[in-house]
Amino acid sequence: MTRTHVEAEIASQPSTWREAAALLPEVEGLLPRAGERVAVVGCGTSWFMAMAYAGLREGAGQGETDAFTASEFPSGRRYDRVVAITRSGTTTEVLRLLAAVEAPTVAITGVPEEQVKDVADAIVGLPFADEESVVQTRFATTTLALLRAHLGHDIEAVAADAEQALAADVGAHLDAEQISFVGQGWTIGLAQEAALKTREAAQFWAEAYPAMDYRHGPISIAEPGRLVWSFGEPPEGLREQVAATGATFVTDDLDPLAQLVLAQRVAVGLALGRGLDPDRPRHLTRAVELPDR
Ligand code: F1P
Repeated sequence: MTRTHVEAEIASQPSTWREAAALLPEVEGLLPRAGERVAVVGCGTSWFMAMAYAGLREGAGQGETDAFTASEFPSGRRYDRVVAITRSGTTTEVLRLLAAVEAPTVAITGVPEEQVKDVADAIVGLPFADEESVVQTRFATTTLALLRAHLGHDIEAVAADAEQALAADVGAHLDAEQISFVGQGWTIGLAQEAALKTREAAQFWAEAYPAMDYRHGPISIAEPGRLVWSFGEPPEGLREQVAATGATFVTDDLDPLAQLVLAQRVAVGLALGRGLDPDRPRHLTRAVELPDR
């Protein structure tokens, strides 16, 4: 029995990922082609999915791919295509960028009839992944599932791992006092997203770093009762170095996107444990819509 929208949305991810993969033949002509120089933009969670996709696409040899939060797009650079990720389709910085940029644009959104359709050249709608909760979970991961399917990943295997993540017991992590999430390559975006989720849903102290950079300072806060959580394979020696501090090192063999499902569950568990409503974090709205300037 789920008590909140976000719990139901987290649980639905294997199914929305499969639905996104099934949609691919219909929309792949709108997505970046091999060899194109691409910028991927978004805000908040959508930015972190942009980071993950950029790492995967460039790593797969599909072309240079940069990720920016929409407000920091370097307007002097030339791209063959700009991909915007926006659940709401109303985030001001994303709309402003799409209206201003010269390159062809495509927006992936949960609400295809929203304002974004007036400023993007093409729209990929994922209305089945839109959410009631202010906190984003499944729209973000479903977007990444679609983009991974486009890169040739086997989403069925990833969804099967997510089912394991949904069945796993995360209770041991709910006593943690602090979590530092780390990743390498594309999983740095996932680590950032996991930390954002726990901060916004649970007002919990969480940080995120490239795993190799964790030793360059952040390891100072490791101590018993705190977790260091690695997305994907950790760098050699990190597990042992963390263990020497007394902190708990967390990782497993699941696909990193399924590991994010575990982190989402921990974020919601921490929030509920603190008596907070993870659907409606304080000071947050579904989208940031700024006044005209
Ligand atoms: C971007 C976003 C969300 C976040 C928040 C404010 O929204 O940063 O990720 O949950 O409530 O806006 P969007 O452009 O993806 O709709």
